[in-house]
Amino acid sequence: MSASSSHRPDRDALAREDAKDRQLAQFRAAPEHDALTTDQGVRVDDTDNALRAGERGPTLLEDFHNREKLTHFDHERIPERVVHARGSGAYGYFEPYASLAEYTCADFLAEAGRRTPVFVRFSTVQGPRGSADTVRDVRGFATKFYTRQGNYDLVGNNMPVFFIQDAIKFPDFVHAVKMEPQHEMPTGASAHDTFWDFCSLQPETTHMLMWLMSDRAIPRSFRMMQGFGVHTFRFVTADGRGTFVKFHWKPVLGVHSLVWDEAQITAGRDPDFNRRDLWESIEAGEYPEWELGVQLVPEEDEFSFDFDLLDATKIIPEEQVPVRPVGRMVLNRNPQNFFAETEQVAFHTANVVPGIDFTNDPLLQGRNFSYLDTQLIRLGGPNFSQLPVNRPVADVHHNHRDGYGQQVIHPGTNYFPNSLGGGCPAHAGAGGGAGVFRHYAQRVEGEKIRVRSESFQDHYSQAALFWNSMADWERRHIVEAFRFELGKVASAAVRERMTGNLANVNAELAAKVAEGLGLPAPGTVADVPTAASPALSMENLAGEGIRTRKVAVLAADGTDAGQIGAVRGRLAAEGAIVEVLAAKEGTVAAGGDRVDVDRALPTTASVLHDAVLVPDGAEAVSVLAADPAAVRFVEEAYRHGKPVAALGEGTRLLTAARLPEEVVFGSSAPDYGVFTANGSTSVTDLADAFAEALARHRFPHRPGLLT
Ligand code: HDD
Repeated sequence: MSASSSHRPDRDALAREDAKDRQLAQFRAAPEHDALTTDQGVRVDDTDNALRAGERGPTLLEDFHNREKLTHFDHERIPERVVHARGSGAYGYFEPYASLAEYTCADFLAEAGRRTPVFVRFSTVQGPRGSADTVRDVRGFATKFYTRQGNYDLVGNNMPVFFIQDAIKFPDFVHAVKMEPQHEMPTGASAHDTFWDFCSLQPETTHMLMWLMSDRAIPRSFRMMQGFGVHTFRFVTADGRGTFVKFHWKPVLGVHSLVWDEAQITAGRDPDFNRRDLWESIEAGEYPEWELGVQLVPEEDEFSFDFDLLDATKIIPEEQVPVRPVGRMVLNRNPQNFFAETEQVAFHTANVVPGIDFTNDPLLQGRNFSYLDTQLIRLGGPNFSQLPVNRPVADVHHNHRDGYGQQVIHPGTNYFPNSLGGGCPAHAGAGGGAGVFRHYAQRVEGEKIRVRSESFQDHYSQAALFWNSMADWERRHIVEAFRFELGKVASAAVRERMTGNLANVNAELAAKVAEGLGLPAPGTVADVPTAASPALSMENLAGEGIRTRKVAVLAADGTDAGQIGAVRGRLAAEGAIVEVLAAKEGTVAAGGDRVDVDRALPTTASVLHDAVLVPDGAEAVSVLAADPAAVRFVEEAYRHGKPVAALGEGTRLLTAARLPEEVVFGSSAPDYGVFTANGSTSVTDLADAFAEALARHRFPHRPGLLT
């Protein structure tokens, strides 16, 4: 987002308003003018040459600076997260629209407009820390709210369901999806035997597989994906009344995805594609924003659904329980040190505050054990809550002591009850109890048994609901994704079993996947559900506007500068980013003028842009049409369904790029998102139509698409 660095926000001003940032400031160390020292603060005047015996002699052990420097370096790495290792985060705030006191005593939801600082980390699940961003995978969407009553973590994903119902299956699932143990392949992909073997034998994965095979698994941007708390949680009021709640994050920019061919190319062209997008948008002052919504279900309605609210492989269809918008979250500050903040942030589903409680969802119950446990190994001991990014802004008083990395000097007593320390810290309830966490008083009885409830046994109805709700192009992409993934599976038995399972979702889906794999269509299954939920289709979630969409303008000497100016003016006014690309950096000649080149073609690619425009200019277009990089740029943009426009002679580049003639010259070109203008069409009209197309994002009905 090079164009917008001029309106970079005043970070210090933002920080002053934010309790968490004020706290973080105490831990920042920026030695701008100070001399180099050892860890002990002793000044060093040479960090380039080790202490040695004679000019060409051996290095001496007594060189404490050399030893300290190498030792510290040797210990720089910590274990990566066992899942969600690859991620990126940012700070911001959450503010409610209105008080939710009717349902919850959570302080951060009590007052309209009162801001609570947050840190959000987005992630992929399967790949290691250095893997590419645009792989087919679930995206983590974890939010830490630094509330006045302590930290609340909403550790969700960009899909509203999960692969398994009981946390005891998590190690099996993760072993199956991760790189295979013998050769550690594939990186950042589920397209391999062990994953599909597991899924084909564990039909509760089916609903989540539908989401994973959909375009939701390849988001255009973290800023353009939904987030979900997944589980049914519980809101609790001050007087102990409970309400079931599901959390939804909805992006203001709409929900948008890549296409699979594009995602694969992007993984090479810019493996940091999503991470860079998040960072750059915040630096440019284009703050990512989501609306928080809740689905509320009164306790007495717990059994009024044809699925179990405690089953994390199920959604509550929005048509049944509408999502009620309750607040908004804005991310407005990048971290200043990736390791200190984004790597060391420690989320935990059991980090709840008064007013928010768990349900008996067996997946959630297991998570409540696993997250604390994982931080102990990952962050090296029990004091990770003292790391700056993890510290609550609420006061902390307890009798926990010692351990690796203890940062706090605790004078006085370390037990309860005590009289020698004045009885402190005392039970919070003694003073009236405001803001005390009290577990929801749920009545529980039962025998100790290892069973899966009968109410968890329907694994296909909602997978079918998802399929039934998709637009035709979304279905096409799902079929292609299954064909790709299962096509990479070597075991014929696994492929067959999996396509067989799909017959329980939809006969056409199963038949088409089977056909792509060269298998006979599986037998049909009776009574496959036909219900649909329009809220699930991305077609209905596009949002409005073109903010931060990246438009490439291809130029060479002789390009029409006036057209570039007009189009740039029109699109930039709505927040789009227009970049002029040419074979080399510098400028291109345009009449008597020169136009600045933003990027040289070899350093970028169509997959890093949302649309492409070719201005008029016979000489320029001849140069571009002879440049394979420019030709590929246009062809790829077209085949990935992106808006393409050409003015005057620019149309020649579209033909050089093998765009179907019936599209370029046909009357329905605009329906396919292709715009050409000659003398009779004004640049302004074309720019208007192009902007509208950009807001639609993709044209999935175009002939000749690569998906
Ligand atoms: Fe998990 C990380 C989301 C099930 C165990 N999980 C992790 C992160 C996210 C999720 C977003 C990354 C947090 C960060 O950015 O640091 N996980 C989910 C969702 C689930 C889910 C939405 C289902 C609804 N997870 C789940 C289960 C278990 C775990 C059932 C274990 C029983 N998850 C972990 C973990 C991780 C983790 C091993 C790895 C790193 C970490 O926790 O901090 O404990």
